[in-house]
Amino acid sequence: DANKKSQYALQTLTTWLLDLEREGTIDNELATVISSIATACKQIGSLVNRAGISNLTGLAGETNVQGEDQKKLDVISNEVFSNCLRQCGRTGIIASEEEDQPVAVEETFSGEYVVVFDPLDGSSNIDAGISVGSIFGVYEPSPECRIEDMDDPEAMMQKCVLNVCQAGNELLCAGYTLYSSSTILVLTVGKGVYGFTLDPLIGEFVLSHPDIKIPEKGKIYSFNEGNYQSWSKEQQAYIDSLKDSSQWGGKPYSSRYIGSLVGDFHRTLLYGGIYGYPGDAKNPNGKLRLLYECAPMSMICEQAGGAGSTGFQRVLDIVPTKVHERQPLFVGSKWEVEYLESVLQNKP
Ligand code: AHM
Ligand code: MG
Repeated sequence: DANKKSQYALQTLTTWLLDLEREGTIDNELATVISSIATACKQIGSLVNRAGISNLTGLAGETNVQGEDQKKLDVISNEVFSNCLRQCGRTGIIASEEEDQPVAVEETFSGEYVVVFDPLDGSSNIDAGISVGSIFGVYEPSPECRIEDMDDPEAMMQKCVLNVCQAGNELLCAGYTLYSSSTILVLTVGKGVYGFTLDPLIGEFVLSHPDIKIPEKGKIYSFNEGNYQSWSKEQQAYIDSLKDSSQWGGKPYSSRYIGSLVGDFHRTLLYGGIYGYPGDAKNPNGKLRLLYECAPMSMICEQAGGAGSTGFQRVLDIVPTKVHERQPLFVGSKWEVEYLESVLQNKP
């Protein structure tokens, strides 16, 4: 019976996107953009897996045996991501951590979605074989930045910046891919959070984490505590409190920190607790970038029932004033993020 569900039936990213299209949650053009991002992530994942081996033929920045300049993996990943988005023909403007300015895409013929991304976050971990990831967000199409209207490049650039600098609450889609023991793509289009694991044998992302919900409260905090001395006294008090076992029934919070946002965030999403990158005396806005780090992660976290905050404001409400703007980020279980806000704002 052809209509009977077979034991070999798989929900892949492709069939999942088709279902969303059928029910009218996304249109065909957005599905195409998301598929092209997934293709980029497969390609980047394979480069990351082989990083140690390709290095044997020449270190990054040096020439390899073919006499070609070897580029660093983050630069290559940016090319891979940009190429996939250009080729899909549905992207109008892209903004990447690796580019100073947003770029209008020449090949677009419809769709014109605005895509922001960090192609390879945490790349300082690569040489030690530690997890890294890609982060992305997709905004409403904008017809304002057509390359054929480019008689005035400077005005065009300003228009592109304006189109990219949107609040996170305008995101249509946000996601990340973790390159680790397996390659996992986690995605939201505003109707919950879904995780897909790459099956390397069939080359497909297979639905492995349907409708992810973050625990209401967790037992883990994830901060770079090396910066403790330059934190505000409220920030210090918060971490001191998590370590004070007497407040938590005799067992303190556990500390886990990879130094790779996608890995630290993914663990926080699945196990609960809080990930934080606070501002400090030297960098009042911390380190992470609003557009392609803080906002997509906050949307995913909220969609999973958690929260994303700067400590004083919901991350998704902030309209960036520049493309590479930084903001403090605290994401995770509702309980820990709200507790942090109360401590930072002196509202016990
Ligand atoms: P990058 O975009 O230059 O890779 O930096 C971002 C990374 C994040 O993955 C991570 O959360 C953070 O930097 C770690 O910073 P630190 O080493 O200061 O703890
Ligand atoms: Mg980054």
